[in-house]
Amino acid sequence: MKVMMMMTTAITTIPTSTTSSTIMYNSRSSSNSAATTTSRVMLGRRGMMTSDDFNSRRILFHSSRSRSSSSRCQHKRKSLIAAAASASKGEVSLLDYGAGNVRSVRNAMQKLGYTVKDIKSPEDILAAKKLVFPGVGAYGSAMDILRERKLIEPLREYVLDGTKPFMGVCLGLQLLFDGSEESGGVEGLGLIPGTVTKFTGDDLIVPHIGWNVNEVKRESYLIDLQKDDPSVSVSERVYFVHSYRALPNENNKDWVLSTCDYGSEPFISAVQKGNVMATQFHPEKSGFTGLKIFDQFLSGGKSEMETSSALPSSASSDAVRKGLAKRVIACLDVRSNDAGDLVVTKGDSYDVREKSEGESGDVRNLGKPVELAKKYFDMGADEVSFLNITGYRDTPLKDAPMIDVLKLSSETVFVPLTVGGGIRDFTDSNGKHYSPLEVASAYFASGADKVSIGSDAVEVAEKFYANNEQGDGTSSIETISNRYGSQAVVISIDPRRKYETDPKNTKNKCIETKRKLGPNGEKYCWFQCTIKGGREGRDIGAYELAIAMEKLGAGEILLNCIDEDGQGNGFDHELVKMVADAVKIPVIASSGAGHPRHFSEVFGAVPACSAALAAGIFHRDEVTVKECKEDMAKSGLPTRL
Ligand code: 1PR
Repeated sequence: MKVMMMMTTAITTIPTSTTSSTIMYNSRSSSNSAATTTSRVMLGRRGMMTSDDFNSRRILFHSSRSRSSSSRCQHKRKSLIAAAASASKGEVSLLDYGAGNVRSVRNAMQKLGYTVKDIKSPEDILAAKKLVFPGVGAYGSAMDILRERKLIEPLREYVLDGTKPFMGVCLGLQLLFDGSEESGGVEGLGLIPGTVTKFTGDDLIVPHIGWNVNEVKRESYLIDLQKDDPSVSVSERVYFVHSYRALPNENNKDWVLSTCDYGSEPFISAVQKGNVMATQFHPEKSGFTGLKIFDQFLSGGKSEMETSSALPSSASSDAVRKGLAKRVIACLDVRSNDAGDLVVTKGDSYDVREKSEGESGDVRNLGKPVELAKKYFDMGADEVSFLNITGYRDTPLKDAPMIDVLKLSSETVFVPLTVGGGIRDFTDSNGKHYSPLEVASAYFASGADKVSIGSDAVEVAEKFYANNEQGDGTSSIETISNRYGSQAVVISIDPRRKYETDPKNTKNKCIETKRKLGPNGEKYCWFQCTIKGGREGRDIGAYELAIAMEKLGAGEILLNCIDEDGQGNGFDHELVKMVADAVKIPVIASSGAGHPRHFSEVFGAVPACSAALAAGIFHRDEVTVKECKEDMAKSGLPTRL
């Protein structure tokens, strides 16, 4: 049963320099709690609030922050707010060489109360008191940029000196090594012995995306252990996203702080020698656990943040506590309603309009994107996705509401953010051309960690098959993954069932369905890809699309299902199995979640499925993320509790 909700909200004005007391709302909402809490805090009409409205935004967020649900979160939040509210705790220099999303690292340090200074010249590195180096992009291009900007020698000098704090993140750890086989074999900074190599392992899903634990090798203030069993040297879960890794060996053992188990052998997940430290995982995307790691680094081990508590008894088994967790993702379908306000909406089989006596009404309004994203972060979602569902109509860069949504969300949401909608070639009525890479770059610079590509992926795959299963190097998938890495490219597939009496009637891969027969009793079906939010079906199946996308360099599949969207009957296991078994990149099951057990069921039925996503049940407050994860823990599935 869907909760029908109507909410109209209008902002009278938001002048650029306003404070919260000058903001006027006219709000009328139903009694639904999501609507009630969200009606007071909103991004505004499209384009009314710009990224310059910094003061008003801060005040808006502080007002929402006080509405917390769990006491554990409240405690954590209090420490953060106290840190942010106090005067700057000091300066930290940030080496942002402009190759991807480092906004979240910057936001994390600011949230913790530090002033961030950008490195602009080689001299700035040597003058830095504390240096953070969040490597992003591919190994080769990172080294090229460092070389061009003459930063290699100062960086080496700073680290070799070893007296001032240094923190590398992800590629910022890998670059400390001798070199990498990524980008065809490239030399690194040569500070830690060893070469970075690609993950190996039979049937291994690569990239390694998600929340995993560290096996901590020695005492350090940097990484907290799981609290319920101090005899075990396993850390709390942190967020990883990478395809290459460094391995421990005799020559680098004095650097190795922790390893993580994934693939054929454990890899180095953190290094530390005195004041020099680096993590393969992303503290800025690891929730409060990650913020604590930054806080420890910045304060020299004096952080007072409390992040972990004893795990519930359901998490007692190693299967639940260790290994790569199955992710639970909250998804926000975003569009403008008829009044021009940007809202989170939710469809039934992609129809997002309210229904009254068969008539189509307003766009269903379930709240405001920025506030809901924060709510799901607080609830323990492992990732948050935004889909600009009408993005296909125009270029998202023309009137860029999602850019502001990302900038604002990345100030308060410290888990990965994905954004999709409208990522493709576009020429506007004035003849201005927008490339997909341009759109994606704007999203990454605004705080997105991944972009998801829907309609364009279908057209790219059609060309791929027409061209003897070859890409031409110019597609959105190829250009974005070449620049930002495959882990940054998610393919959002919008399939619907197409029934056949005989599988030979289609060139696309068919299954014999046990889930639901066709309208005329047909027992065969394939999963037809659509574009433009399900409006147009194409002669290519989800199976064929996923295979083409993996070959072209995509890093993950978001597998929706139009038939099950909003139905609450559980995920379509037949579809998920077909696609997850076809590729070796992570697959996210989407559409149909109606109960916590649906998550355990899809992971149980399809072990190769890496994550599951839901929208409606979270927006309508019917199910919490925690309930889904507790059900998974009871079923013995690895999860981040
Ligand atoms: O084609 O690259 O411009 O991207 C547009 C994106 O917008 C695509 O990712 C497409 O999936 C999405 N989209 C377009 N129209 C709609 C719609 O609903 N009318 N939403 C739409 C897709 C599907 C899920 C949904 C799950 C879970 N939404 O993301 O959140 O089905 O829902 P549930 O848990 O309530 O069942 P492009």
